Amino acid sequence: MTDVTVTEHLLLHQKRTPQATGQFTGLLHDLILSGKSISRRINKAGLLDILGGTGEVNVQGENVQKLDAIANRIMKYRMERCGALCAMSSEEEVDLIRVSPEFPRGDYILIFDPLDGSSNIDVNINVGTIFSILRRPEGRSGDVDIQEVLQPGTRQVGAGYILYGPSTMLVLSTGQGVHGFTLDPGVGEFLLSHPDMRIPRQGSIYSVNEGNRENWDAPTREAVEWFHTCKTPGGENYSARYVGALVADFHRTLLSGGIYMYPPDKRKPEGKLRLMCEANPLAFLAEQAGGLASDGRGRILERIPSHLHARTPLFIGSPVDVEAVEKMYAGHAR
Ligand code: AFP
Repeated sequence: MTDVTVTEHLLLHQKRTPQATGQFTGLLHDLILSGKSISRRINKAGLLDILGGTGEVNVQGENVQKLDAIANRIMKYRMERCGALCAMSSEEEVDLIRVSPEFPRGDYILIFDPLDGSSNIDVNINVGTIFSILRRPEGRSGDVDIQEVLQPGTRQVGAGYILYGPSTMLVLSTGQGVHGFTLDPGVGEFLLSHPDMRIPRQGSIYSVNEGNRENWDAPTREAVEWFHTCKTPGGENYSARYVGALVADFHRTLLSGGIYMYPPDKRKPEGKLRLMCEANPLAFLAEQAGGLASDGRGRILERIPSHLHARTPLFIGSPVDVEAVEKMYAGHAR
């Protein structure tokens, strides 16, 4: 762990041009502040009456947990006031959230999942906030049109997540590598703990919900069979790991290598994960760290979202492992 704070790191590494307005740095500052507030609530989850569901069902058809609703509120409140955004989209809300004219508006669009893995909260397992940052297309002003938001992941200018685990970590990329920061609760600052994170070329872990096996398509069955039988570079068998919180499964994959898969299946032909608020930001991080992210047939970052809550299959992690899955798909016609 170094003494470099995330703000110091950003100021040192942000490209400084005469046109720079400081909006982007301000946006990240407020995002980090939101993450700290959510982290504080989560740490107290077992002590306050904030566990369990609200009784509502969200746009994704999933039960809303109280902490989902709290995290969503914190993000919306803080980010609407940050002065850098013109619009936001939350996994928890059907419609685009346009920044109200009573607040200063900026050029950026924030897409977020306020609390990924929230079905794990009641059992005190890692959850996280995932975010993707897009820039409004040049020359646009006034109210944001939905088409301005439906950009492919290649257009992201930043992405990351805040993982609420044994310690709270921010993992961030602004297109110049991936850097990890750990929250020092004593000083209330994220300190640089994982500079320039790189995914190993091949891992030794595959991660998939094998309970869905009977509904998988043929390439996924073949791929998982391959992971059951192939060897790691050290001659060992692959191990299985599955938390069931994408952000936690991805974090392990980023650090240790291997592959995380959420394939299409008979009940969910487009997979379960959301392209804009889950797959795209993690794909951006994976590629920035030397890994790959695919829907089986192509790069996640090149998919054009058809709507805010579009879903996608996801195979993400070490290049050798993701390429192995793509080979299985290449052997099957669409
Ligand atoms: P929630 O945020 O609603 O808990 O969704 C979690 C998630 O989208 C993703 O984080 C997990 O990897 C995935 O669902 C787990 O889904 P299964 O239970 O279908 O394996």
